[in-house]
Amino acid sequence: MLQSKLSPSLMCADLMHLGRELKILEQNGIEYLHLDVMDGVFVPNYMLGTDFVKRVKDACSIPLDLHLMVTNPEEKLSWFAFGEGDYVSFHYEASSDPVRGIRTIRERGAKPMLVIKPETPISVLEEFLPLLDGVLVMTVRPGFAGQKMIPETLDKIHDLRQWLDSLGLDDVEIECDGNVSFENARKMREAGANIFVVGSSGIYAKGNSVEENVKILRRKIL
Ligand code: S6P
Ligand code: MG
Repeated sequence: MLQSKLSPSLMCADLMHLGRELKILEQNGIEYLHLDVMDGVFVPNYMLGTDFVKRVKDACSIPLDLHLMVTNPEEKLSWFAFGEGDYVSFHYEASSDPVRGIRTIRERGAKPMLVIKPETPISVLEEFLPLLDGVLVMTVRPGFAGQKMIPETLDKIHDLRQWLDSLGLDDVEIECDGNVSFENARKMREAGANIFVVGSSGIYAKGNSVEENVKILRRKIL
């Protein structure tokens, strides 16, 4: 099994005190910073722009996990600050040329990932799997934090892990995004995911500190 990693969703962090929040994540050995970019067209919301991504990249040593929810992402990659060691993902449904997007990300030293919405079957990924470092399976509809996991997405994670392994692509990672609560994190791990986007229902769950929530999450995704 691939090592499990946490990727906190910064749109759920305390944005009024972001510098302090980033320090806490560094001190807690967090593996990735999940940055949601929304263009108001592919999803009905706006979120985290190009300058914000650059400021975070410059200020923090944790690699980025850039999640682009924008139309024609392959044409917009040059707008964003990312590089070696960062994950960059874009939606299969939003792209007219996924291979071009994947190549552009790799040419910049970063690790390409394709994202699929809950209703998109994993079969659409077939021709792209050998080109990818990871697949991001949305476990809620993209656009908003605070939703409930769509239970059928657990089967998708399971089937995708089996498919990747059967192809000899056992180093391709599976990330899950949406309602990664303490309880769901364990189920997602059992299904075969190994990168967990944690937001309002996980690392920023009310009642505990970030440190406490990280400890609980790590136990759930061993
Ligand atoms: C949703 C976005 C996600 C959310 C994350 C929030 O479109 O891609 O990354 O920020 O899911 O976490 P939670 O625990 O509120 O679902
Ligand atoms: Mg996301």
